[in-house]
Amino acid sequence: MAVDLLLGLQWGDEGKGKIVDVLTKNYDIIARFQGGPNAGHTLEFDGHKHVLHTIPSGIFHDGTINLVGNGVVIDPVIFKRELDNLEKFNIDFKKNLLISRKAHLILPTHRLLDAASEASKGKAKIGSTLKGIGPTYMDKTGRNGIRVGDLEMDNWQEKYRSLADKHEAMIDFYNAEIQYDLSELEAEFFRAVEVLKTLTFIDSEEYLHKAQQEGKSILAEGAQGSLLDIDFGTYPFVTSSNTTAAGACTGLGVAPGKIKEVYGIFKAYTTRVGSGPFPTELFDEDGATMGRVGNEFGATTGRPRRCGWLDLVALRYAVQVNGVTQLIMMKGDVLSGFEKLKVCTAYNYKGETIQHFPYNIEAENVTPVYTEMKGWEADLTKMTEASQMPKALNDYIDYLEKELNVPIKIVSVGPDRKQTIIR
Ligand code: 2SA
Ligand code: MG
Repeated sequence: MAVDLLLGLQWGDEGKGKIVDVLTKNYDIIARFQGGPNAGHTLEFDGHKHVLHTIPSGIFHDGTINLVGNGVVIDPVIFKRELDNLEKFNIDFKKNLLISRKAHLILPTHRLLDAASEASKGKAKIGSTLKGIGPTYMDKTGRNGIRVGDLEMDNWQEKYRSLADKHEAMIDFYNAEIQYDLSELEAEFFRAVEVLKTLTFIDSEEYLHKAQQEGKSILAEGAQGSLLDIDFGTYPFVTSSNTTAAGACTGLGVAPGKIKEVYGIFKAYTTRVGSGPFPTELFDEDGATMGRVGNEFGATTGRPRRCGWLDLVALRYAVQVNGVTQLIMMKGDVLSGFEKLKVCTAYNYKGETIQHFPYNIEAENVTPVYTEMKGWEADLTKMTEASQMPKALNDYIDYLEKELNVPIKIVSVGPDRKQTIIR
């Protein structure tokens, strides 16, 4: 069986968690392949709202295996908190949750290093989630990291100590004003590690290989968005992993030829949290309305998200880099009531009109070229079928399909599992 892939096409928060939860019934295994607790995947059903950070979004379905792949970075402290929340809802994670031995661990000092690095950058800070993501991936590629599999060995605490000591010296080097009590953080970390050790660690690439041979269906769940990709995103204002399709191959050990459907998910407008360029960002009432109606606050940090019009230049680029085969449009309901909608179709780039996503999209180089579309009045949130959708929304969707050359198969009209229209 092939592996399908779901990933975000913008700057994250497209609604991946909700859609993975909706699609889970079609899959035996849901696997996260990159990122870590910087992610905030929000799911709503039966009147409850759940936010997952590291655990795949299929966890609420009995009988679905949820795998944390080798490309993910795990903070045992946050992981334990996620497990505690699941326990409250009687989710049997002991059976359904597997962790790759090759996944790297976020240490308390990684979090401190993240904070020190950000503080040292002043105005140029990345606006990271301060979860230690960057420093952990640095240790991974620097070949210093501690992996989940190390926890099964006797000497892992020695390894831990020497790495944490090195980190402390690095924190001093930054000379940043950050306050911390490492012994307290470490006590919490070691307690959480003991909880993590009660879960099943596996050689996940082997597991996935066998699963494919047995005809099991697998969905790889992305985190963050394509424009935050370490290679293809708006560097340096990106996260430290490959959020694009290729990341699923390295983050799970799945061969490129095994990937079949690539679901690309996007909001009907655009948001960004953290620093970095954002050509279609709005600073007016329209942007404020999107933020308010769309409840645009970071699911991990609570930070308000920046809002703007849909950017087709960026979206086309993401579709291309990922090889998207099906599109999913989220939050069309948030745009109800806008008389006119704008869509950015090209950039004015250093005096030239361009259609591709250039090396540098800083405001001094790029101004968006917009086309205007008619908005719709109707409240979409109660709609369950495509036939109920207003004409202006259908026109908007048809236009995007034509521009992107990929069908929009799902339209989400609210945060709940049920507010999902299949086309
Ligand atoms: P990091 O923490 O090193 O990965 O931050 C680097 C940049 O990546 C952005 N980033 C995100 N952007 C959107 N959503 C994310 N998850 C949370 C959410 C974010 C939150 O679901 O709302 O709660 O603030 C996410 N994770 C990382 C980050 O803002 C930096 O720009
Ligand atoms: Mg999110």
